[in-house]
Amino acid sequence: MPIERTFVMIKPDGVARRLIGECIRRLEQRGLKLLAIKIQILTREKAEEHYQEHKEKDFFESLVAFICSGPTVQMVWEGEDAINQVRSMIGNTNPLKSAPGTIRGDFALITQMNIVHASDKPESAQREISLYFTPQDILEYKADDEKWLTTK
Ligand code: 3AN
Repeated sequence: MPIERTFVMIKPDGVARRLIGECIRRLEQRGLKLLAIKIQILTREKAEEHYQEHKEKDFFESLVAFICSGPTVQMVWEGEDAINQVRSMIGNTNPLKSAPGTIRGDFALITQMNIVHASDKPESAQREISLYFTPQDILEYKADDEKWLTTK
């Protein structure tokens, strides 16, 4: 499987409910490597750009208002098949359909307030990473345990 980078954002509900550490713990424990991290309150412009694919949806306004309502955490994670693996670890968009053991399945009940966002495909990962981070923000380093976590 390819070594990939994916973008993960802890949403205002995740930050307010003090789940930053829990989300990071799960990704770290799985063997993914954290390359970049930020905490910020998103501007409306940034939120609209992030969710541009949902512009025509009836929930767009409410989604943008929610995502700008408090601090959010942006991260870049790297690892084997990272995009799909992180998606499966966060669970279904609707937390009522998320399996127990996933972040949404363990901590959420409402589709809009579903704790965390993660890129769904390589093009989204690339777009979302560059929306929040410059190449200088992303740290490239070798971790001591990598020989157990990658075939490369
Ligand atoms: P995901 O976050 O699982 O990739 P998307 O990209 O379909 O899901 O939706 C982006 C965000 O929009 C979701 N995380 C959720 O907060 C919100 N959202 C999606 N569908 C709905 C909906 N039917 N009603 C309200 N909010 C929604």
